[in-house]
Amino acid sequence: MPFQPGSRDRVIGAFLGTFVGDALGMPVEGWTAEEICAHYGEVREMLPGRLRAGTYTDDTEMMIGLAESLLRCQGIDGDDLARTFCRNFNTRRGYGPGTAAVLDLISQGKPWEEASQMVFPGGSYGNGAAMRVAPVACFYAREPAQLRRAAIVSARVTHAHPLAMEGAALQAYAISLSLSSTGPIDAFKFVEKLRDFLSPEGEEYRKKLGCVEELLRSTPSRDEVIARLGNDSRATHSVCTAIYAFLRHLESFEEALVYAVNLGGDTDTIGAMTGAISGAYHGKDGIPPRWLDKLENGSKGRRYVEELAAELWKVVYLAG
Ligand code: RVK
Ligand code: MG
Ligand code: MG
Repeated sequence: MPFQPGSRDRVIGAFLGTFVGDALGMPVEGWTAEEICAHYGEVREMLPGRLRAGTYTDDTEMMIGLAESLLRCQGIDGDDLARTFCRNFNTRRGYGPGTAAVLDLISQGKPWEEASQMVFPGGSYGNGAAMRVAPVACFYAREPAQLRRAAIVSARVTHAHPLAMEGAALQAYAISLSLSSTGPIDAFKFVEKLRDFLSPEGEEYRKKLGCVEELLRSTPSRDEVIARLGNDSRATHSVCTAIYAFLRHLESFEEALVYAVNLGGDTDTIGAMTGAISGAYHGKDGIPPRWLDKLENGSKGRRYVEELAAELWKVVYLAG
């Protein structure tokens, strides 16, 4: 693998990785691992579900919005991001109930600062902010101090709970480490860096990263991984699951994604987050072409996502 940090291929890999993971997990979102196993044996191909095979859901739609807004504003801007999320909002894609409610409120004129506090007490701690964060990670990969701040602003527009914001920052940092690696990643050093990145409020994530290390030292059953890391739509119960899927299968984008999706639960989102980290490491060239060929490619489809990634790469890496 050519380890060129921040290469165009790897930025595109982070974007398309999100898309591929989202689409691969889409047909079995909400299923248990046992249900997936009984019905499919294993999910390894793009299958039809609620939507056609290769269709993305809210995860990728919001990632697209984030990339559009970053490019338009040349940085993170909460007001523009809120408007962009509302403009792109397509309920057919399937949004988390909290996020759908926040976007409705914003569309009715509520400032996002208030709307994002109104849906749950203290705001949402769902994984909706982490699942879409790849563009922030790529945009700020060369400015780690800015990365945390930008990830948190990008989260706060819909997810005001500190655990959602910390989860988004952690996921962004994992993607940026992966994107910036200049050689093969050492899983334990990777976890160490993630731990150092956490804020004092990130205690739940610190515990989960300890579990990731323990699980990496053994050959745990799927049930043990789910029991210790989680596979649901809370950020605390999915971000570290994606990090683990990536690190368990460092050698292959395909194996990391197949592992992530077959854990069941929030499959599209754990797939999307694993895909972002692994795609930033392996690049577009590491993504199976048979999966890329299946992705929807109409308006704002595969070609558009690739263009957004290439444009963002140009801004960040060619600007000097
Ligand atoms: C449909 C209590 C809370 C909470 C709080 C729980 C899409 C709720 C994507 C909520 C992802 C869920 C997913 C998700 C992304 C959050 N108190 N419960 N303070 N905060 N929850 O609704 O964008 O699939 O059960 O904000 O984060 O594919 O329904 O949405 O799987 O977490 O939705 O949080 O979800 P939301 P989101
Ligand atoms: Mg989704
Ligand atoms: Mg999901």
